[in-house]
Amino acid sequence: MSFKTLVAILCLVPVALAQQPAWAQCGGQGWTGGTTCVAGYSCVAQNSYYSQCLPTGTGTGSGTVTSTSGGSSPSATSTTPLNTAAKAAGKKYFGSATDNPELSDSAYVKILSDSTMFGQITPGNSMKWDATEPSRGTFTFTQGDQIANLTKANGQLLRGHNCVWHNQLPSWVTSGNFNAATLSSIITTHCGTVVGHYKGQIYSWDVVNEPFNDDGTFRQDVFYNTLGQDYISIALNAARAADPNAKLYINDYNIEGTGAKSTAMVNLVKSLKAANVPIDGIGVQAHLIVGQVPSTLEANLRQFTALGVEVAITELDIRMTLPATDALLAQQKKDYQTVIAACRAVSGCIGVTIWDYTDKYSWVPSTFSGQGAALPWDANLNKKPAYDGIVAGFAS
Ligand code: 9MR
Repeated sequence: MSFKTLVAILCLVPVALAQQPAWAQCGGQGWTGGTTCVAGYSCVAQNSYYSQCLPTGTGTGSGTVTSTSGGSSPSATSTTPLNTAAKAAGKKYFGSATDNPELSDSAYVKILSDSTMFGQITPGNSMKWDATEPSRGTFTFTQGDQIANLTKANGQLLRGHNCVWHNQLPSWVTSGNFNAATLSSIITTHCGTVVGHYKGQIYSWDVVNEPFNDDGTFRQDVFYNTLGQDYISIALNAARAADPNAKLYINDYNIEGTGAKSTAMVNLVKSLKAANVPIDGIGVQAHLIVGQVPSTLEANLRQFTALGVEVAITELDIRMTLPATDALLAQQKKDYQTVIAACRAVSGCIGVTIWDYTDKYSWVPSTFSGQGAALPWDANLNKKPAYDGIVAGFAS
């Protein structure tokens, strides 16, 4: 290739991020560029560090197609929209998370905005503390409002995410060395203002996110270290006062099956109820791994709803070690079906949200090196077998 040709290709890269040109890199560890190829080319993993756009059907390397424009991967056959399927099963919604940068992708937004497909949306980042109160007392809602307005226009429910969490906190919160009274008032102001801003627009709020360690002890973050577990009731009370009609949730991961962490959640909800602290729901995130859906999922959802709260699956995705083979995609389909069927079987499980709907925008590859393909749509917005698994789960 001549130098001029190379320069010409490099110049095209910024405008072609979503669709890599022929022969270009389209994946691999640490790769942050586009992961799909122009028509006629498929993204083929050569090794875990490098995937390349090769003519569809001629892939060499490991030979495993991770995303295609030609449609040679197994795909879904069901035409039932997912929110329609959820409602037919008596659920309030099937939903998806989204994030602001993705909203400039019109093909993506078209699917997201179909309320027969998604009856609910969760903003993945833009209602978090760092986004809404980056400095003390200064609130910004532009990004959150963009997503709230989209759901309004589409006739979709909105889940608020989140009020109090150890992560994505501005440093003025983590490094302020506040005493208990001051931090309590900071939480009350933050949750009161953010929940109040969206009053009347929200179905449910993840008021407290991820309060536990995996062994069921409380996570030692700035809130717990300063206030003990009282920070939880402070946040819940502030949220209730700000929007009496929003359902207030505590949300966590690794509470899908029974075990120490789920027991800790049960005990927390019992103690909040005993103290008349408002609590309406438990959010089960469900960031799962192909082939490893906990066998106690349904029993666990039942022990939660037996407390007199509702349950929602709030952040479902089921990741695999890449490359995505036909066998892994088939197992993933079964796993999605198992999760959805468990929610279907438990009447207090009111809805399911996937943590974005396409592999194009999943958080997984940037967090778990070498893993991904966790969602029911591939990076080219084609439905994967997992889609059929979801439909079957709601029908079972
Ligand atoms: O999807 C979110 C991702 O874009 C952020 O980089 C990440 C930062 O912590 O948070 C992700 O969402 C998390 C959610 O808020 C809470 N449960 C785990 C989710 C995945 O990390």
